Amino acid sequence: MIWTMRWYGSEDPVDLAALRQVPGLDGIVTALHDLPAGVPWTPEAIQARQEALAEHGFDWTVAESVPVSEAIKTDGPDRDAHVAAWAESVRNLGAAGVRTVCYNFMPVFDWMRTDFAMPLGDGSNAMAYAEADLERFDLSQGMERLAAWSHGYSGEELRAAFARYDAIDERRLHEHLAAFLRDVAPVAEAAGVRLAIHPDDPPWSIFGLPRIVKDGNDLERIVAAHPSPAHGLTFCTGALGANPENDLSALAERFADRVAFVHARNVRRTGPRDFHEVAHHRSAGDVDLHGVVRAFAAAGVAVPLRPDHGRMLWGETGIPGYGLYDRAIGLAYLQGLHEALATDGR
Ligand code: DNO
Repeated sequence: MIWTMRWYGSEDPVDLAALRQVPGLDGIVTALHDLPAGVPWTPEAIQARQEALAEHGFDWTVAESVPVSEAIKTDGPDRDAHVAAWAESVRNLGAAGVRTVCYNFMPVFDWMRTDFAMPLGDGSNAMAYAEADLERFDLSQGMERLAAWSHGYSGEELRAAFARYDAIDERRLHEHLAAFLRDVAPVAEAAGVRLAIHPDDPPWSIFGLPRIVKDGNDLERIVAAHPSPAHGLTFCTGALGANPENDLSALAERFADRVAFVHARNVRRTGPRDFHEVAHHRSAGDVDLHGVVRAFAAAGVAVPLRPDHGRMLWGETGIPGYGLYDRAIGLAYLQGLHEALATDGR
């Protein structure tokens, strides 16, 4: 495995000097968060970010995320220009040596939570999702920028964003993804970049919007949508693991050769569509990270892995899910599991 941690750039309260103290770290996952979807990442901007990382001896291992615009997802008027910009970003990242690009195809919103600091009873807190709370959201009031999203929405913006999906069901959204892959997978392949689509989080429809990256059947359909080896998956154990029907170690085994990036996170499921995030350790939640690491170790998967959302511990504040302590503890746990399980040591 290639052990990584995410860094949100200069706005991130966890700085690179702190990440430097984390043992066994091979590189950093980051993005040019100021650039909106549809705008290409230039070689200069990429190089500036690489220089900031290099000051602390880090490589930029994964670009997460190069955002896919709503025009691409809905096949809107700017679609072709935005695909061209996305492809240019991939080409520029590849030329700079950033070989993995994470993205998602979730309509309107990226990941969704209903509570960003749920007390866990021991002084720590974590993010939570409760379907009943989601149903109480009044979308006409808009949505404040949720932690780690690029922006919030006014009520009017949300109404317009949802209207674009009136005629888009899962089948059509998948066709838009397949068309996108037809355009960008060859570019990625030529650039020496692996694309890694992130599952929907949570892995079910929210607010009636279509979602197409939820389970094994969806992953199968997506993998089949393009033959390029540059077309890969982000295996996010927390996103997929919120659905009890997703057997994660079986999915890890089944898709091992298509996995280009791993997000390792644990959740405690409290209802059919309710969960909260917990420590990575197996005692804390319902995700079998041990089984997932075992499946990847057995298959010789050696891709970037980062510990995903942790709890906020020991009074730390900052970006929910992205405190330093629990992610560092989680990483050490995963490294230990992997060292014990990987016979070839990779
Ligand atoms: C949440 C993250 C997601 C992820 C994107 C990938 O913390 O895992 O925001 O970066 O969905 O495109």
